[in-house]
Amino acid sequence: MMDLEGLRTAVGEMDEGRVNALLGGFLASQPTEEEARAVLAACQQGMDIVGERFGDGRYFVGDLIFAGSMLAGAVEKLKPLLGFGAGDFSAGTVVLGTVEGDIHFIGKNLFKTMAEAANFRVIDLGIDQPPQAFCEAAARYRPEIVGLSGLLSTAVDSMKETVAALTAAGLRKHLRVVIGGNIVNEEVCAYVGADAWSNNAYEAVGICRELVEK
Ligand code: B12
Repeated sequence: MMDLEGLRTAVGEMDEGRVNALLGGFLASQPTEEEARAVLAACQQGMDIVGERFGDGRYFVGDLIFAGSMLAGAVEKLKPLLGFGAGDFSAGTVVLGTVEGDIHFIGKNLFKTMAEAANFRVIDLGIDQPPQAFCEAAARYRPEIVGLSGLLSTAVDSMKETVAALTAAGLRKHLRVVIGGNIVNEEVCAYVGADAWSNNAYEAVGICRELVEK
């Protein structure tokens, strides 16, 4: 089995050679989907180390960019293992985007991959999306779920404004809002007026399924 702690540390130290060597060995070992999920979680924890070091001044913006592209590369390699459904969109529709003022997309894209794997149709609006963009997409695609992603503290208010705009447009009662990103928690969920929150893409898909079934 993969050395998860070693991988977490290698991502945190942005040791791309080590990350690639560990992932290469892992991929060659015919891993299961569950193992691939554990590996992805270790990568995400490694990004938390990067974030902490950026926060205390040891890393700089260039490091964030490098770490971001390193993680995106790792996600691409792991994707085939994460299982894809029949693509019949039978689970429902999700309108997804990173909220206004925020350009982080790695976690959003990961959630998109997981949701598509679970047979959701995902309309991905992209990054830095204003409330109006979510309203237009919600009116057009009539999704069961609107997913808002954000990593910056300021994204919390953008999320709140987006929910308020959906309510003002009369769309809120027809859909559920799920927020994601490492800034979200129960308190933020209540403040924003969302129905659910998650900072784990796998759990989030289960939450979406439950919300659609309700
Ligand atoms: C990589 C990175 C970047 C990259 C982004 C690359 C990209 N294309 O996305 C770049 C270099 C562009 C960047 C820029 C900036 N960043 Co940055 N960045 C990060 C870093 C290190 C990792 C983020 C990441 O990809 N994590 C891995 C993914 C997989 O995790 P995740 O996003 O949480 O996603 C998971 C879940 O949350 C969930 N999820 C995510 N979205 C959704 C959506 C839904 C609907 C659901 C259900 C679930 C879900 O699923 C995912 C998988 O489980 C974080 C530190 C951290 N610990 O997060 C800082 C961090 C987020 N950045 C930070 C900052 C300050 C910035 C900048 C302002 C820096 C600057 N001075 O310019 C800019 C902001 C620009 C902007 N306007 O947005 C701060 C934010 C602080 C704050 N609280 O506001 C952090 C926390 C670093 C720190 N400790 O200071 N950043």
